[in-house]
Amino acid sequence: MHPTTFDLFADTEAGQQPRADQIGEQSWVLRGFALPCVDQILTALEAILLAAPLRHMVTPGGFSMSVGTSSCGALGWITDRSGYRYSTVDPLSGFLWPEMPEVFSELARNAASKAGFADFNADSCLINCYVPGAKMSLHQDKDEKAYAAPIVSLSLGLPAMFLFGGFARGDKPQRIPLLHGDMVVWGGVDRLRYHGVLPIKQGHHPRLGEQRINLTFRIAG
Ligand code: MD3
Ligand code: FE
Repeated sequence: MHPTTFDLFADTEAGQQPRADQIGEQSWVLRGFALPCVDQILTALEAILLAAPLRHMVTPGGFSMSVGTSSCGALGWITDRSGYRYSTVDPLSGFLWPEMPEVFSELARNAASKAGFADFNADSCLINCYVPGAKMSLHQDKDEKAYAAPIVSLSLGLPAMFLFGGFARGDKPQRIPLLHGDMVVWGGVDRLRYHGVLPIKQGHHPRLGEQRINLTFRIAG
C-alpha cells in the first residue's frame, strides 16, 4: 500500500512541512507534529524519569527487554514473570506512577483529533527508551480494557524503522521511518495490527544523544 499524503495545516510555518501520511485505513503519521512543544515535553519527561526511572522489565518467558521502560498517568504497563498488565503502582518504588503532565495529555489529544478521533483522554503513557541495537519484536497490543480508543505515539531522538503489519503475525509489514517529533495515531480497524520496531541504528541526536524515546498514550483502564 502506498501512503497518501496531504497538508495538515492551513498555516504551515516557514521551514517546516507538517503533513499527514495515511498508513492504514484509520492510522496516520503526523510528521513533526510535536516539534513546537518538544522542549516542554522533554522537561516534563526528565522530572518523570527522576521519580520513576527507566528499567529493563522481564517478560513472562524470563527475558529482559532490550527497551528500558517507565510510565506516567493513572495506569502504567508492566511485565514480569507473572505476565503483561497495567498497574496503578510502579513496582520499583511501590508508589503510584507520576501524574501525566498536561503538556503530554494535550499533545496526545490534539494528535488524536487531527486523525479524526475526538476527546482522547489518555490514562496511560508508556515511556520506551531504545539505545542502538534495541528493538521491539512484532506483537499486538491486547492488554487494554477496550479497543475502541486509538493509540497515540510520539517519537523522540534517534530515527526508528517502525514495522506496521497485518492481523496475522506472518503478514508482511510496511516499513515506516519515524523521526524526532513525529506522531502516529492508530485506531479503529487498525488497532489490533501487529507492529514492532527494527533494531535502532547507531547515531547521535543533537537533543537526545544516543537514544530513541517513544511515548505511547493509551486509554488502558
Ligand atoms: C500500532 N511501542 O509499546 S509505538 C508498545 O515505538 C509499542 O516504542 C512501539 O509497540 C515503540 O507496545 C511502537 C506504539 C504502538 C502501539 C500500539 C499499536 C503502535 C501500534 C497498535 C496497533 C498498531
Ligand atoms: Fe505495541
